Amino acid sequence: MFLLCISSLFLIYKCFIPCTTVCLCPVGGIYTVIQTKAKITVDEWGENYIMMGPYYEHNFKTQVEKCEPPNQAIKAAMDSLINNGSQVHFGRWLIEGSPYVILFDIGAAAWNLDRWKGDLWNECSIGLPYHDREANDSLIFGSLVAWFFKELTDQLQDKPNVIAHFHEWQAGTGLLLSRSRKIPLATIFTTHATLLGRYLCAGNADFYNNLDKVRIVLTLQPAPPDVVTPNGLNVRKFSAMHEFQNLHSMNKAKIQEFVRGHFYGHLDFNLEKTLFFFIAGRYEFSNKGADLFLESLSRLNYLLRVHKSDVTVVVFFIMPAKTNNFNVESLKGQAVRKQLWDTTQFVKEKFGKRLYESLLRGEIPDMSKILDRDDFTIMKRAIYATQRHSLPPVTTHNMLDDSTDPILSNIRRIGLFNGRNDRVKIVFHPEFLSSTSPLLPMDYEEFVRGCHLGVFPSYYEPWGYTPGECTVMGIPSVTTNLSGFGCFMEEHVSDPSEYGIYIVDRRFRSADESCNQLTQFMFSFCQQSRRQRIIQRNRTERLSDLLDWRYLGRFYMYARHLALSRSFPSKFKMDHLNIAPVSPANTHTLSDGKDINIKCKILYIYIYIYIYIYIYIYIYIYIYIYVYVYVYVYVYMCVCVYTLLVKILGSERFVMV
Ligand code: G6P
Ligand code: 1S3
Repeated sequence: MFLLCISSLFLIYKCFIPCTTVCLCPVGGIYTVIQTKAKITVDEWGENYIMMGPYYEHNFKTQVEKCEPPNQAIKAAMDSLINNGSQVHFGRWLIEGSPYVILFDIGAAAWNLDRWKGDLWNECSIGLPYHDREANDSLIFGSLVAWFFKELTDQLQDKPNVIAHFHEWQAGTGLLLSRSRKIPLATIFTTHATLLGRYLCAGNADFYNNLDKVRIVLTLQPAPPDVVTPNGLNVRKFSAMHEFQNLHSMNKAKIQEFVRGHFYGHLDFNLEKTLFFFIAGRYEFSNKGADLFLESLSRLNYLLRVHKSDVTVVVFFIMPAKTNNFNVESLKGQAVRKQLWDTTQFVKEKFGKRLYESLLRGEIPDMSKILDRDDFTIMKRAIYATQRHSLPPVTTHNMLDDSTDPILSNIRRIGLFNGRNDRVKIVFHPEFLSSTSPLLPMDYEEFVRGCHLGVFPSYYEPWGYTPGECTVMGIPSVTTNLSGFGCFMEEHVSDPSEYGIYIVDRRFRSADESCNQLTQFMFSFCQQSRRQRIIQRNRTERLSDLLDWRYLGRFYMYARHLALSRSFPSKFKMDHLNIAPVSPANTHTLSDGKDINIKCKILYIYIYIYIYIYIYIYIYIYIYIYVYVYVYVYVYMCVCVYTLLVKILGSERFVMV
């Protein structure tokens, strides 16, 4: 049945990268692309869209609903692999859109490794290092995928055609092998970042200003990309505009609770005038701009102090590093806070009960006597427990590489140790967030919503999801003109800072100038009133349509049609497909957020005109038929009467009359 769909439909296969950490990482960019795009792709392709990836038993049990393949050709291809000693699983991935997934067990096929290494060398002249686990796994995965495609296309015999979309280098061997074996597929390869870029940028080189001097020696001829596909998100709109503001408020309260515990004994700052900034992502210190951020924070601290600002900024670094669990001081902080809370509840209960009894007796109690000595003792003990002889810790965990860790080393250098006089406080949480954490029990989305500003001053960032995620949640953020997201916003929004997107110029300014610019952005942000922040959040949230897959998905559509037209030119022609990626600049004009999607409006106007014309023609035809019938009946009746009269009176007499 599946193969009998309309002829323009074809299967689309896509691989997600064989790396559990990325698949499970709550702020992993590549995972976000794959996961959020599923919904619109399923909407477009239905059951013909299938994702492929490595099998991990735990993930399969918790995230996938096992089922039979809906199509005989897929089943036959899977069976062929299974009958030859591999393990392949099929199911529905339980995410929005519920796409089908085919998962290959890498461990169960590892016995083929040496043979497949030989194949890769013979077919593509690529050798793999002996002990490189990641490369070995990607070869096994790629070989299984190519094998599967061979079996599948043999079954399908070109009907329907198959598009295989590979993501990131870990899936790349499947593409190389499919191509070298001339498997009839239309193929697409998306790279989300390059290892070379990461390493070169992480070094000391002034990468972008020396880009033209970098000589890349490749065995393959480098080619420019055919399509640049901006990353989108599944934008969830609340029916009430203020809902996301309420969420900010609720989640901010949770962060405030954490801060109360973490800074116990040093809470001499007003939490109502405390702003929460954060940076989150893969721990690539300079690529993600943590170096620039720290330096700017030290300058911000200075500015807030000299201006005697009453604003305090608590900055969170959420970047996973090697640790062995939470540190005692952080856990103690939360325990002390909890104890204070319990004491408060206890005294409040007692106070309330005595007040109530007193009022029942018709007396106003003597407030100085309503609490007895024991109550005061309990309260004093609780207050003494909040005394500490050390500063609130900078990090929440025991770091394994404490002395060499780049964030900690830089904090030592700039001296931001959470001192009483510091207006900028630091909390380094070297682990991804989780709602089950005993310290900060929030998931990433809740945390972002509760913060005031996300700061992502990246140096190497092909796209950068983190500021985009802030945007769709209505939280302002800082990005740079070296990130794909920053460039996209610069290109499509006339004044991004008006909408809470601050773009640091790291391309044309020196490091010191960029640092000052970032400091200035943050300082101005601190000078805003609450009302201004609320208005800015509303404006930020309005940008979210621009980042919706419903709009950005067209770039992927274009890539697929391009691949088809190149692989099967006799069947698919590019010029017949009017889906060339239109620059969002043509379709989105942001004038104070009033006009987000002009193209959509034009479509509506066309629909209206069409309906009007249709109704008009309909009425016209109706009147025409009505008049026609009326005239016809009238003439017919006249003729009948005339004939009758002629018969009765005779023609001459009638003429005389
Ligand atoms: C949201 C809530 C308001 C709250 C405000 C705090 O807008 O709806 O009730 O006062 O957040 O904003 P702030 O920027 O101070 O966290
Ligand atoms: C990459 O993940 P990263 O954080 O290592 O892919 C992301 C998704 O395309 C992209 O947003 C990011 O810039 C890349 O760096």
